[in-house]
Amino acid sequence: MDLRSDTVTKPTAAMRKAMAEAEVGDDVFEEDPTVNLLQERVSELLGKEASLFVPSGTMANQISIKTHTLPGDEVIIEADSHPVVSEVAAAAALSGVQFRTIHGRRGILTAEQVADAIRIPDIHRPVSRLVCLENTHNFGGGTIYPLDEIWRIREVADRFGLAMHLDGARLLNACVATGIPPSEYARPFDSVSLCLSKGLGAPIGSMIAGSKEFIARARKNRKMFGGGMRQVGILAAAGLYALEHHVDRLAEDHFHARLLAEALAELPGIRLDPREVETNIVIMDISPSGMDPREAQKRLRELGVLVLPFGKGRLRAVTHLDVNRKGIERAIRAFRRVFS
Ligand code: TLP
Repeated sequence: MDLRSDTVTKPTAAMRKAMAEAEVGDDVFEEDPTVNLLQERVSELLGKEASLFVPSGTMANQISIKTHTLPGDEVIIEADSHPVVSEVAAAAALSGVQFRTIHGRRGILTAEQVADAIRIPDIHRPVSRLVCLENTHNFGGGTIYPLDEIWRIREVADRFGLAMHLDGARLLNACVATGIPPSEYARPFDSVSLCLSKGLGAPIGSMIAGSKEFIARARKNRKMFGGGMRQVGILAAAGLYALEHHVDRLAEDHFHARLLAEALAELPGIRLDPREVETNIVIMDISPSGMDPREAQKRLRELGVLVLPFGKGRLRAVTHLDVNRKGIERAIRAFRRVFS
């Protein structure tokens, strides 16, 4: 039972077949028909003029940050968001920008917090250039951004001339959970990233969507970052397959996460409010057990269940395509043995 991440999914037989049969061409020359089709589909899905296939969610965020900013600019971003915590300080190293980090409630910022973080024009201050949000928010526990709060943040951004980027690695989880169409969630943003290799089950790949002009500059930055790829229709085919067959089923992952959370909340060694589990990510506080997360990870592993230590006193379990009801029940039994 591998609950470490939804990145661990393996391509299904049908997805592999689609990959094997994909038409390909040189994508640096924009001649790969399968990549072009994927980019058209994603532009349409997100209601943007254009989109770009990139190797990873990290590269999608970093190309977007690079394309929006100049060295010395400031990016307003939640303190536990992926580019701050898990992208090896790439924005500082590759784009020369400074993060202005703000703590959100379970990863979610308010328009007032964003407004407070914007610098007044002053010779000493960095230029506030970009606001980055994350939906769903990974470290917040798979939290869903309220669309009305995003629009309030957009109003603030417009007032001060800032651009907005969405790390939508798991945007489709938010869409399936709320019924809000991806294009509606994407509308307030200048650029949106989307991962094909998380809950959607493709082996690799993320997308960036935005205006034609933005994507043309992002394409150039992708080349600069070494992400220009050749006959990658083989990989884009997996993404197309995933978008066609693996979106609606995300609801199952959410159901499984809720089942798991409800069972774990009963255990004396775990603190967890199952009502806070909105999508496929379950973050639990195991400090009442007195166990170190690494020790808990090891004991669960001995019972065949893989999870990740997720900060001080916390573990994360993520449901996905390769986890079924039986697997969840097995995981619950293992947690009971370790935490009762
Ligand atoms: N997240 C991974 C780890 O890096 C933590 C995971 O297992 O959840 N944005 C968000 C919100 C993400 O959760 C991730 C990956 C990324 C971007 C980066 O995607 P990749 O791993 O494709 O670079």
